Amino acid sequence: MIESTIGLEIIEVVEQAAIAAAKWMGKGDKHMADHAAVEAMRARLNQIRMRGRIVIGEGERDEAPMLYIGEEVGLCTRPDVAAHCNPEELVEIDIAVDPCEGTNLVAYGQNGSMAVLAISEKGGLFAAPDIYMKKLAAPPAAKGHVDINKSATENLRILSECLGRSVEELVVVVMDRPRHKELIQEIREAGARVRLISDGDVSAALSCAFAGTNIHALMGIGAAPEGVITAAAMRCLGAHFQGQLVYDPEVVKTGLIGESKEKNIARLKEMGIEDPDKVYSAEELASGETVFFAACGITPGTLMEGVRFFHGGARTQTLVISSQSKTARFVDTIHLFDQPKVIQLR
Ligand code: VTB
Repeated sequence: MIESTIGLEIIEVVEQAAIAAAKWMGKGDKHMADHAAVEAMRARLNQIRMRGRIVIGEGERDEAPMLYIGEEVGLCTRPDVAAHCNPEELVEIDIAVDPCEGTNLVAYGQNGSMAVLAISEKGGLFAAPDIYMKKLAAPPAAKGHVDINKSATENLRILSECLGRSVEELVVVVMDRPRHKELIQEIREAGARVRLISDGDVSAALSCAFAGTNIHALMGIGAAPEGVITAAAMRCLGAHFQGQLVYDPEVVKTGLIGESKEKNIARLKEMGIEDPDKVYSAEELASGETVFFAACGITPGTLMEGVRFFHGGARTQTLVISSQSKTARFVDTIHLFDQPKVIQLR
């Protein structure tokens, strides 16, 4: 069982990453925004009394100097471990991070970016390969009724029944990509309305779990690692989430996902994924007994405010979800950086 204190500490982890990234908001440099978030997240993770392992991170070790897959983080991973941790009480946990989800959104000052992570006990999170994933997210009332194997038209009909509203009253978020041309057309023809986003499908999926957001589904193909982080939240919130790996470059149309379908299938086999077409539920992607999730807005979003700086500090808003305490909290924090003569909190 993961200590609940870790559940509280991860709030600061995402807050620090969000503040660091927000300093790069609107500067047109997505790499610096990401770099700043990664550094801040890693520094704060390393202060936590735990033995943590990054299972979803910035990539393989050779391409990512920090928060790479397999990197160990936390006080109890230090060589002088005995000085910091009691070996008998060692908490071993797996961590999935996306320090700057929606780097372009930050770089261009657009809505919907956040610093996000999910944690669970060892083995509790699916170590997704760095390829794409077809996703379907929907509100709790539609959980288990909609199905990624069904057409968008059919799912919209089911959604309309589950939510007690007409198809015309539904809003579906889809990422604006050439690969979604037919999907967008189908949704429109079925009568529903489409909200096209340039990036940030984690935030869009989360919005489906909450009534009042006017977002009723997320459909389409995004990145697989973020699918696992999304699943962690959706599982705790009782909302619908399914993911299916997409390994065919022809289907994705954009992005780097290897040379060919065949090579990707071989790579998946090497990773122990025997059935590359398997449809994963939220419970399979985040299967741990205890799951924590935290997301702090970098730029404003549907659920959280973005980071707001004032003279001498900043204010952040974070969504923290715990399967242990069965809570979803919105944590509003004022951070004081230094002590100017006059401080006006806001
Ligand atoms: C991003 C990002 C999403 O998927 O676009 C990415 O904005 C992959 O898609 O939030 P492209 O390669 O086509 O840009 C996400 O990271 C998450 O799934």
